[in-house]
Amino acid sequence: MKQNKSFPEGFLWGVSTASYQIEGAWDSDGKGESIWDRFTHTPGKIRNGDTGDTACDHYHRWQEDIQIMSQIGVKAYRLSTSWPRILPAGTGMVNQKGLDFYTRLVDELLQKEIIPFVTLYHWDLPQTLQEQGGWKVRSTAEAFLEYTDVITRCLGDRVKNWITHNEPSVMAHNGYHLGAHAPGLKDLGASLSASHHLLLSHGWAVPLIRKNSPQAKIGLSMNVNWMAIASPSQADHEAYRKSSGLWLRWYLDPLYGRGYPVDVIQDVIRLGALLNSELPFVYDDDLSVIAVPTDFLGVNYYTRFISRSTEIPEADNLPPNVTQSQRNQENWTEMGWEVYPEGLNRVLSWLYYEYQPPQLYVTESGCSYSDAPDNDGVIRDDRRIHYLKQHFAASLRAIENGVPLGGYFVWSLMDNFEWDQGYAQRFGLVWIDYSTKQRLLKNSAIWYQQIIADNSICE
Ligand code: IFM
Repeated sequence: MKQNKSFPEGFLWGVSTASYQIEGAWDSDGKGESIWDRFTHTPGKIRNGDTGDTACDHYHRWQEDIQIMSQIGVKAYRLSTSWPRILPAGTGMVNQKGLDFYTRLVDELLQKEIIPFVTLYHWDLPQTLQEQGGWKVRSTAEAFLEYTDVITRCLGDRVKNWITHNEPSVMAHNGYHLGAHAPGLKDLGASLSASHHLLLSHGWAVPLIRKNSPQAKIGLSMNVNWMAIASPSQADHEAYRKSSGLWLRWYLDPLYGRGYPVDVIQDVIRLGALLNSELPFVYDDDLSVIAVPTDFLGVNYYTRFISRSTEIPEADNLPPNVTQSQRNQENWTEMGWEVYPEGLNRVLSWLYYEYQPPQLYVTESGCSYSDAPDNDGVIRDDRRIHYLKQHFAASLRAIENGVPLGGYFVWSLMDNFEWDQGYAQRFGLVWIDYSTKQRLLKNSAIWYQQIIADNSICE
């Protein structure tokens, strides 16, 4: 028999987006060039040659987008600010028009009683800083502090939830190691120093945000998918140790005061990316800076990966030792990611019991399906409803396990620019007609509206 299962009172039902993926207006009103502008303008980097030049044109249609959020009834909205819109050259001159844009946005959200969660860095680094070495160099972490100061002094009285970085592991690996994302490097050593400077900038930023935004809650969002082990063999266990070490423990251990994992350092020495266990980019005190206490951990969850001993990557976007489950079209999203809801419960429970963050949020979770308007204009994206329902239920199981989960932000409010996949993937609750920029609520958005109103799911 079906049962109604309630979420805790005050559970924050939200939606999530990121600046480069929705804003467009890539060179308007004084905005500087970002690494993603440069990357997408380089032929051959993005599927179908797509760029974020106009994206969803959110820069001009933000009022309509907030109206849509209000109609769905979301309690919170996770957005990111574009660093080159605010500091076009990364440091120095502040672009008032950029600050004004985010000020108007935040004021309108508050007016509509939608709580803004602002991510400071969701991958759109100013290109000028890339030319000085990007995240490979320490000065970029210093520049991040200047940017953080500008934006939190401007919005800190109204924004009370800040996320320093989105998925530093994906930024460092896809951008510096696998080359699939901007700036497109293929250098494991570079990705390690990039990861350190991302974490260091987080550690420096937290006390500054606390100063500029009293009573703010601060966290960082990590991409944590469930990592299973292909078989009981020692080789597959070893593959798990290596892949989860490099993608998860390398970030979470220093963030929670354990320093960089020694076994991963040995792995990267063996791969030739470090000479010895002296990490040249780590200075005295850096590790205590990185371990600064935060208020929550953001979790971006999509799928399950399988650790299997394969030294040669199975696909361009997969590192060695990581594979995916057997292809079963019915259970896969169009990203080629398995739908594996129980992994979300496991990930949340593992993170909480292993690292003890005071609170967790699912800061992203969602699925890509391209269901389009039928002849009657209705978008019947039943598979998205199914995905979300199962993942909401998994979140509830985690809460029942004692995990202090404060909210769930669906990725994404609307279809948008999916990085190397361009516009070929559609994650939105809201359909975008990219030729007219018209917005249309999918059935999943209408379904989500009811979930939010009831604060419960029926299973
Ligand atoms: O679109 C991305 C987002 O920018 C970061 N997390 C994963 C999403 C889906 O791939």
